[in-house]
Amino acid sequence: MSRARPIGGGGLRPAALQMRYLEAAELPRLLAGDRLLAAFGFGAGAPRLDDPRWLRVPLQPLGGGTAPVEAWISQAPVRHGRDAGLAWASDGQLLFGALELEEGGDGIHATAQRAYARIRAFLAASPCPHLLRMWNYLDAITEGEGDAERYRQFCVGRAAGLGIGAGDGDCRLPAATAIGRCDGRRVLQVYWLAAREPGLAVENPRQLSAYRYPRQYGPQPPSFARAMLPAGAGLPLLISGTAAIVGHASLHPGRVQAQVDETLANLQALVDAARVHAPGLPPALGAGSLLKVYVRQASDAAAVAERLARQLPPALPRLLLHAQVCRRELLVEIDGLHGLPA
Ligand code: 3EB
Repeated sequence: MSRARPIGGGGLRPAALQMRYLEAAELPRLLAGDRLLAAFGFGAGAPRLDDPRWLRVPLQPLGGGTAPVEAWISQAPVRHGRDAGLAWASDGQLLFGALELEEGGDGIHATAQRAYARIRAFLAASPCPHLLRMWNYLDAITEGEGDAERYRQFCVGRAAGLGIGAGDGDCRLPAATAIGRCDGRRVLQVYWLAAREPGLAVENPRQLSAYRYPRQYGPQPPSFARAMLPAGAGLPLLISGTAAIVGHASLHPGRVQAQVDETLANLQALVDAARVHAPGLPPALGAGSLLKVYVRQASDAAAVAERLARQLPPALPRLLLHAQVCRRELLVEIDGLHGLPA
């Protein structure tokens, strides 16, 4: 299958999106125009703007310098609005959405279930019903023991909200990230990219598919694909949160640089797997990629940055963020994009 397969449905043009980090000074121009699908600020210093295309991600940038803004820029005019607290923007081919729910007294399971049921209902009525990529940020992700751990309870609620049953396996799961915020606010933030056309899920041959994780990791295996190849050639490979997991086991406990190396090996394996379907993708991470690097301990930021600098081309944009990975022994997780148009 080539990436340039013709688009079906009612699409007038293939979906295409520029996705990049840019200087905050560029933001006003983008917000004033009609091509911005979404823009993200990071951490406590991010501006507060009342615009459905603008999202403050509650993770603090690490490593000094001025925090960039992430922008998703469409080639077609974008409409946007809010629907009972759910923010959306769409160019007709792609849809950005965001939902933030306070955890009431009923906990993360119920909050995740409510969030995902709401998103599912919204998408079912949308011209862009196919989830490609989701990001989930929740507080105290590894709090609680055994099956009561909040990440495991999040997984139960997410699957229930999505309407996934026990034996549903990989039925159209999006690529995803689920990671812990460090600011102590019990607010679940979910944002996503959906499309008019379904994407092609890609799994990693070095890792057991997360939706097949054995029982020891919780009552509900996590509902995500390792990566998603959108239809058409105008979007990059969307890579899920990836850590030093091989098979289903965490490797290199306590060794952050070894975890970075293992994670990069996983990312390379995903790129290799995606290139079977999209041979035009660059063979390695580089200038056409973009990474978000989630670091558990702020004190590890320099070691992580140093290891990345050693292993990756300097032209590869990367943003280090302070976040709690969902397994206690994992010190770093990386997600990103690969095959951005030059
Ligand atoms: C892992 O590979 C690490 O629950 O949505 C990565 C990406 C992880 C997404 C999710 C979890 C999720 O299992 C954790």
